Amino acid sequence: MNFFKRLFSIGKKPAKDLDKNEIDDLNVEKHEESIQKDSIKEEVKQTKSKPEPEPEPEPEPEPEPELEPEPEPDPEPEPKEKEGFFKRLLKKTNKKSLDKSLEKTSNSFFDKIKKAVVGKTKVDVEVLDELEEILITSDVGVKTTIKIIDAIESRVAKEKYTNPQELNLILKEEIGNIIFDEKNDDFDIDDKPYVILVVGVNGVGKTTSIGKLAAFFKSQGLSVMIGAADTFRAAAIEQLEEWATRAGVEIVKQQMGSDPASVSYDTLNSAIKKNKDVVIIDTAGRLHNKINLMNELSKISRVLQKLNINAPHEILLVLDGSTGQNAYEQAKQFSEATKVTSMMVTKLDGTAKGGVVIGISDQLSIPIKFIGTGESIEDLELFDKKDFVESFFQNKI
Ligand SMILES: Nc1nc2c(ncn2[C@@H]2O[C@H](COP(=O)(O)OP(=O)(O)OP(=O)(O)O)[C@@H](O)[C@H]2O)c(=O)[nH]1
Ligand SMILES: [Mg+2]
Repeated sequence: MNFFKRLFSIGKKPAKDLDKNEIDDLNVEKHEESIQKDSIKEEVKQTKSKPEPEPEPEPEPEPEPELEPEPEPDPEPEPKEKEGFFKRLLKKTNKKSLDKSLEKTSNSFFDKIKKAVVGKTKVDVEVLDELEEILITSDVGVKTTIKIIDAIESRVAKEKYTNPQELNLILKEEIGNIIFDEKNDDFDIDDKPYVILVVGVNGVGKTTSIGKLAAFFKSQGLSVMIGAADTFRAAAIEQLEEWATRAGVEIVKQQMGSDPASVSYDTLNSAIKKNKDVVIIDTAGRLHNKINLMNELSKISRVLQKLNINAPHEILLVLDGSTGQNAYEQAKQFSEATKVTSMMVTKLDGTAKGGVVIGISDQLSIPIKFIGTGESIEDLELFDKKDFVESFFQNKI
């Protein structure tokens, strides 16, 4: 339904019966909607005509900061039987929980689409126009939306006559095609401990996710050690300690204000001595700018590499899905500042902005490995594209 039809369906009261205030309200609403629609159109136009931006020049490498003398690492322990560590992470998606998490996203998306196709017998330009707007306002992002619409447009043109119900199927397929999928659920490494550095802005759910991950890895038969390298505030260390207790894993910490790189070094050192399988390091979310962020994260990585040249094996970026386009911006900024290798999208429960997963995954070409579906220790799912799309399409046109 276009904006005018929507406007006139409000209240279902004939215009002549409206009093002056109601007419004023409607005029303001009409004006706001037309501004929003104009700005979406403008964004689409600009994106379609914008040339690819020049890549930013590589930042000058920072001079090596002075590091406190570090103890010589202990000799590497004899590796255990290697095949024991080619571990496949197994977790069947909890469909009920995923459906519930994506319920709001799915309802809101399909409510809009149903309105757009009502009374239509075929998918025409008007329906595609509405669909474009719906995808953008569902946080899929402009570039990814254009890709999806282009793909649908060419299929509709080929198949000549497509009814709105078939659109459901086409849309599901195209969304499935666009989600970046790189199967890497395996811990295909033989130089344990496998080190995961967890990064992300404050409040996105890093510490909570570390607790969930620690419990999950433990349930997979792996031994875990976590490092409290968010030394910015005392509460952060205590919070991580609580999660370590809940998950039943060991934690390495220092006092508040200490050097995050030093805590990271201690954690890996201790994990090597204790022959742990996985190390997960928490970091502070309060990094004021890209340079600070880059310096801090590269210092942590350099220090870890003194103990294991491949560490960190993974830089896991945590994003809060309920922030929609902000999450997308953060993903862009972090991946420019550091070599993010995987992502976790949290708080998909209780938000209608789950469409952001599609755009982030397409635009960054970095695998989303995990999603957060609640505040409890078990509210973690391994991201599976097929299951995600199924839950997204729990509603139909
Ligand atoms: N609903 C929901 N809440 C979550 C999820 N993950 C984390 N949270 C909540 O998000 C809030 C922030 O989580 P933290 O783990 O403290 O986030 P953080 O990134 O470590 O924050 P800082 O340490 O301040 O940078 C807490 O209230 C968590 O319970 C999730 O998947 N779903
Ligand atoms: Mg934290």
